[in-house]
Amino acid sequence: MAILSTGKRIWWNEPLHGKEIAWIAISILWGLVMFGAMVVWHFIGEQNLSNEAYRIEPDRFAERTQKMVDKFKVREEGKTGIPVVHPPAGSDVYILARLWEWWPILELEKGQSYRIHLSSLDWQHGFSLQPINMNIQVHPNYEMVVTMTPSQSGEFGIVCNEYCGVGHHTMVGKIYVVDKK
Ligand SMILES: [Cu+2]
Repeated sequence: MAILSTGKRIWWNEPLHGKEIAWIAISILWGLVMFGAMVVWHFIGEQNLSNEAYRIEPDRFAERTQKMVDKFKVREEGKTGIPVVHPPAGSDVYILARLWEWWPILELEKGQSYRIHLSSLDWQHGFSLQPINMNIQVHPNYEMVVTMTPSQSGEFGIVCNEYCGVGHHTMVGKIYVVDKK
C-alpha cells in the first residue's frame, strides 16, 4: 500500500502554501544577514587578523629562521638551549612550528612593529598567542605573515591549538616584550 493516495502523489505540482513561502524567505534573508555579518565582523569584531599567506618550502623557511637566529640571538632560555632572539624593529621575524616546539623564542620591543612569519616544518599546528588569544593556523608549505605591534610588555605564551600528536600539550613557546632599549 502506498503512503500517499494516488491523487496526492504528484506533490510537486501543488501550489506553495503562504507560510511555506514566508519561511523560505526568512531563511534566505537570514542567510544573507549572516553572510554580511562575516564581513562586518572582520572590521568591528577585533577577532579576525588581516594576515597574508604565501607558498614556501619548509626547508626554505627553516633556512630563513636559522639565518635570523644566527644574526640576532642574544641568549639562551635557561638550560633548554632554545635561542632567544632580539630582532631589529620593523624587520621580518620568523617562528617555526614543528613536533613539538615553537622555535625560537622572541624578544620584541614594546610599541615597535614586526612582520611575523609563521610556518610549519611537518604538519598542521595552531599558533595561539596567550593571554591575548590571537589565533592563526600554521601549515607546512605556506607561511602566514602578520604585522604585530606589542602594546604591553611582559611574557606571552604560544600554545599549539591544533592537536598534533602525543607531544601536543608540551608544544609551548614564548615571546618576551621588553621596553624600548
Ligand atoms: Cu602542534
